[in-house]
Amino acid sequence: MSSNLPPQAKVKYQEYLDAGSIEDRIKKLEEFLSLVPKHKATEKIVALNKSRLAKMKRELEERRQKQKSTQKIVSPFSVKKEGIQVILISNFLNPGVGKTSLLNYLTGAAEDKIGKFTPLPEIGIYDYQNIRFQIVEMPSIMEGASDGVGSGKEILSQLRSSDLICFCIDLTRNITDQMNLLLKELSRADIRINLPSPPLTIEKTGANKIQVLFLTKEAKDIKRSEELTKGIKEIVNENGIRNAIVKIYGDINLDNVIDVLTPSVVYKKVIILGTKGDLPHTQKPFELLKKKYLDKFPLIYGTSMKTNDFPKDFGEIILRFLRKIRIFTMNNNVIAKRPLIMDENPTVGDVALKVHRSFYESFDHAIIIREGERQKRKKVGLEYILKDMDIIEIHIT
Ligand SMILES: Nc1nc2c(ncn2[C@@H]2O[C@H](COP(=O)(O)OP(=O)(O)O)[C@@H](O)[C@H]2O)c(=O)[nH]1
Ligand SMILES: [Mg+2]
Repeated sequence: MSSNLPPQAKVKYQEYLDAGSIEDRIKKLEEFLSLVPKHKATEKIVALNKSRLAKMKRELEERRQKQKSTQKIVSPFSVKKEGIQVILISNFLNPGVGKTSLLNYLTGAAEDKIGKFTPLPEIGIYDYQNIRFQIVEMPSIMEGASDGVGSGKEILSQLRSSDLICFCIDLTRNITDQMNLLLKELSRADIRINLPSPPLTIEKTGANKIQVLFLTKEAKDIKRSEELTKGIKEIVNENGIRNAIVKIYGDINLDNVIDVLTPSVVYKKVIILGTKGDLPHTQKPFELLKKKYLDKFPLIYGTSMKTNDFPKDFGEIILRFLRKIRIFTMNNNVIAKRPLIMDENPTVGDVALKVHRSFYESFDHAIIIREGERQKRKKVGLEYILKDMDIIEIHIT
């Protein structure tokens, strides 16, 4: 161990070495890493131990997957997805921050549960212009949730599989404390917030070496790329992978490589909803919330359930934030009421597949109706790219 480290870090490292179970080893190593000051002299130690951490997490995840496939117990905290799943989450505070009130406002569900403790998920459907959003209020989390405190693991696990997370922040209380706790517990559960997945892939190959390729102009522009290549090889190697090809498509760093090697890492979009905006002295905290977090959270809203203050076009806001679009299918000149929700820029082929395999396999052509175009009706093939609100009629052979 290097002499650059503070004594508490060294103690923690010894605890890591002495720890028995893999869960304990992960915990101690995470704690160790949080105690290491981050600068040039510690860069190597940090990278090495982060990749150790990634490896242990991978082992743990594999073990869990195996257990899951043999046990098949459904947790009472897990919520089957229906439509676009939006989760309301907050710190554990008494009285609550206003999640059930928001759920009730959007969906009409759980009115009798406002002001009461929410021990299990509460669910409602928010129908916005015939799009179904499943709004889920999860029980609030407390310090140590990522270690399992207060069923934290089950709660965080549901967050990991959702489409969108809303941090509900009570504007009458200390906002920094609330944000810090949520950020800490989500980060420890390997949930990355409002970040794209890193532009790199790691594929195992037959050749007995690790190859690193910088494939785009942006990737080639990365400074100190020789050093980076060396670091990547060390990390990949440390993860027990001896033969691989690492393809880099954009600006990346070593932490990104570790994230890609950690199967538990997920990338989630998060919106902040400030609550109880009608109460006195909530304007300043709301301004502070925006000032402090706007760079990481592009969408921060102040709301009040007493004065019905809430974004009217919330459904639209969510679609745009998640980069989803609406496609309406048409059959015998009748346009479907509910749109299909697709990722941005889908091809006609993607839509055909989503409707039914047979539409894709027997595809002949499609008619697209697009408002505001000079040629409103167009005959197109499988590769044609669709836009939000397009109407499509698929013809099969
Ligand atoms: N003044 C005011 N009170 C609210 C608002 N939203 C919720 N509350 C109150 O805050 C308390 C907790 O609300 P609840 O929705 O149960 O919070 P939860 O525990 O996060 O689900 C209740 O007494 C609500 O009436 C709001 O916008 N303004
Ligand atoms: Mg509640």
